[in-house]
Amino acid sequence: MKVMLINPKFRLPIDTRTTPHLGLAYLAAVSERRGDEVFLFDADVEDEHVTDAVRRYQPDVVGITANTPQVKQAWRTAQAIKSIKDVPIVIGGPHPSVIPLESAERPEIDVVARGEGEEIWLAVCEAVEKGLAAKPAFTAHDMLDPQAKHLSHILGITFRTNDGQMHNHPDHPPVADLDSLPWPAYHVFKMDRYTNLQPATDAIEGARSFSVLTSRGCPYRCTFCSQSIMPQKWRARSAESVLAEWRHLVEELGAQEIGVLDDSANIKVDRLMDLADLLIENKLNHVPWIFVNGIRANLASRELLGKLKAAGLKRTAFGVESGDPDILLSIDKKIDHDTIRRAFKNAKEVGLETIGFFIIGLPGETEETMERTIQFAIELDPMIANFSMLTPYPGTAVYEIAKRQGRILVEDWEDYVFFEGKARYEMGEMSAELIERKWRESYRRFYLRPSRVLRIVTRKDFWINWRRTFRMAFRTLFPREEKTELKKAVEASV
Ligand code: B12
Ligand code: SF4
Repeated sequence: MKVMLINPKFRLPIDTRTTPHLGLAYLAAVSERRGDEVFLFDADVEDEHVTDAVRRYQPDVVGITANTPQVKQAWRTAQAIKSIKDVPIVIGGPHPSVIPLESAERPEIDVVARGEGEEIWLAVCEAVEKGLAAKPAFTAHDMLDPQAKHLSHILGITFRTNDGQMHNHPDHPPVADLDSLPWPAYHVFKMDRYTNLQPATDAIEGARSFSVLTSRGCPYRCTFCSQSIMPQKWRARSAESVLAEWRHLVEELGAQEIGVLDDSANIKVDRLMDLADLLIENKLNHVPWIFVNGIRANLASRELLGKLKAAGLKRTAFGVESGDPDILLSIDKKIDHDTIRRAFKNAKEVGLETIGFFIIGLPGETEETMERTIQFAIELDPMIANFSMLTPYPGTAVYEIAKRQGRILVEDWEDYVFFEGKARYEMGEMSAELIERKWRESYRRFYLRPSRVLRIVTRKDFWINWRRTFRMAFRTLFPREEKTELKKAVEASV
């Protein structure tokens, strides 16, 4: 069967990285293992129009991914495809998982897949294949025939049959054994069109950068994090399974850097120690790797970080979020400032570069608490400080708080991005003006310190990358017009 997987176009207003979509890479891999032919269309890097691609490829089933700011473009893409062919279209990803009915009600969307997608995707593909076997011109309309019950046995989906009846099936259980999944299918991506993992910091010419997921889920429930849509249970791959994939990336795909994308990779410290030992023993520690999304600071001992450094870890992020003790307590991060201080100290002592994630505008903040966050960032002094304005994503606890006790200022899902210099909600005394002012101040005060400027300009990568770095800095501080132009360009692309 011919399957087409689509990442809808969504360029952030800043010059961020573009990397192959790991979720789609997993879906492509399970499809190929089933024997399907896969066409991956990543609108961020394609030259072709999606409709031309569909006319040429004639897929039997289409899967589209969507996070919140992407979802409208996903619908536009589905509409454009439906104007050519009534092929079954499945949408999945963080946004439709949280608000499935919104997408299921749209005529251009046939099935919404909620949560982890591999097993659900396979089940829908099998249903389509059965339909095609019985009727070669099988369409989405045939699939949604209420009498035929093509989808009635599939868990984790929401869809509307032709009689108008909405079906919201119970959740699909998460993948029980992550080692049983095939490795992400990178060969379906146009790998030479992507950036390296952190282009603002590292200059790697023609980078071959890959992402690895060594665990899924997170046992924590921070109030601002969309992780709450994933199964609470944290599950990990064995160190041996990760090693085998790592060897494949380095020896067969020529990886020059690897990004570990786990939400919380260090929940089981022994497993990471084992992985580090295996990477060292198997001489795979010469390729630098990064914990892109942060590891838990309360589980980042000097011993663990030292071992990981020896295994090739170059840089690690920590989610710090706030410099104010009460705000930190209120977001259920389950961590305190001394633990965070220790984690940064440990990382620096073993020679790791550090990234700190900070949030400006959490519920209950005042000018003083935001000030503490800026000061704490300066005290920790990570190599990269990333300040986000709190964006209340649907499904999160802060979304409910902002809706009940505050005023959400964004109506368009496309504006649910957090590097745009625009506050997304106001609450009590916390005005949009205050959030925006302190956010701009955070970047200025962190990066424009003389010691920091000196450190940046003495890095070799800065000079290789200086044009891009200046462009990013400019767009971070003066983003508005760019966004309008971008929005028009994105809409025009389907
Ligand atoms: C890496 C990452 C990025 C990278 C790369 C994104 C990419 N190309 O994949 C970068 C840095 C560019 C990025 C940017 C943003 N990100 Co981001 N990102 C992540 C992160 C940490 C990992 C993504 C990943 O690979 N997951 C692992 C794979 C296996 O999971 P998956 O992609 O979700 O796919 C699975 C299921 O969702 C499902 N599925 C997905 N698509 C489909 C489609 C079909 C047809 C089916 C059946 C199933 C299905 O099946 C997949 C396999 O199980 C996630 C957190 C997380 N844990 O997922 C946040 C996350 C996805 N990002 C998030 C956000 C908010 C953003 C930004 C909007 C932030 C911003 N700057 O404003 C931007 C948007 C950029 C864009 N272009 O869309 C939120 C999304 C929340 C939401 N409601 O949408 C998340 C969940 C973080 C969080 N915890 O809050 N991100
Ligand atoms: S912010 Fe990190 S620790 Fe908190 S729920 Fe999200 S992934 Fe887990």
